Amino acid sequence: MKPKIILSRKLPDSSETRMRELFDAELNDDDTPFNRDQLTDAMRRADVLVPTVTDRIDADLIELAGPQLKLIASFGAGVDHIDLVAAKKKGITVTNTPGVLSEDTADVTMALILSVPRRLAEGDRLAKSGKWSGWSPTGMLGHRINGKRLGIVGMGQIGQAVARRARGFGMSIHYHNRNPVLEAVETELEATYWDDLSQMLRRMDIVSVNCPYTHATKGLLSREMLALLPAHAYLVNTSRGGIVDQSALGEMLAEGLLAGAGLDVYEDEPDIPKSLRQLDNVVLLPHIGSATIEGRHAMGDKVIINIQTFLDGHTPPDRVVPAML
Ligand code: 8YV
Repeated sequence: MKPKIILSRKLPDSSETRMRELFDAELNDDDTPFNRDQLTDAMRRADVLVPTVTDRIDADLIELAGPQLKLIASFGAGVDHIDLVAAKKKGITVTNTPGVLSEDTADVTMALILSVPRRLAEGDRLAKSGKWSGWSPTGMLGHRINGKRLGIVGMGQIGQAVARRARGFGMSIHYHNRNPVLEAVETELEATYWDDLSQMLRRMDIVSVNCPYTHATKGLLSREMLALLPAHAYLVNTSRGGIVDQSALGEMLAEGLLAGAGLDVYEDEPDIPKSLRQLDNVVLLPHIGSATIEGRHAMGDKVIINIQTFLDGHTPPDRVVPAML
């Protein structure tokens, strides 16, 4: 008997086909996100659940899981949608798909770092509106990227990939992290470490949020922290919406206390507050940081390797629980 694997969303065809070859895989062809009842049903029947960021797997749901559920092999790098402590308590292993989406997410981060100060989305809207009256010396002026200070909050794989790109655009790299990165990395990036986030924020031109969403980073960029940013600063977030106080951000942008923001993630996706949507100095993306065909295939491959390794009785390469708790 092949193990029962339930996929909560539609994955790339190649990943799904391979999963059907290897496992008794139940697919979600129409890709409608599971509601709570469907998720509960899946947790009661599956040997392995393959969820995504759109599934909230909290402690109550984990409590309802059947005894056969031994692995949650999440399709994605972030694991904030899963209650890891509850999973560990119940003896369920959790894996994710890190690494393969770092470069893609860094590309989108860099695109936002360029788009907001240089007003690219505004320019696109003007060009397409048919109302552009032609070049003028003072038309659509933005701010220069070269020579600016970039403060990266979270210097993991994605943060470092952003830093590498930003170096190419002539920015100086600053970062806040739980610990400094390896000296060789700091030297390569000519990066300055700030153990005190508030001190760093006061001095940055652009801040990019690239840390994982955990208890420690939830609301990290609170109203008080955001207020430390200079009024000419820009904020970019491609990590998780809940790291930034979204309403405070909207208010500060509207009041001119911040120059602009580029966001790919939101507190309560897919809801994007009108207070943000109506602002011109904001570029909003629909959580597409890792949305490349190549990346999705690599994520699918990782999920399969994690499942197969686990079923073979070995430690899956991307084990988050119990390893990291
Ligand atoms: C993924 C992400 O597309 O991997 C992550 O943590 O935020 C996204 O870029 C998504 O999580 C897929 O589940």
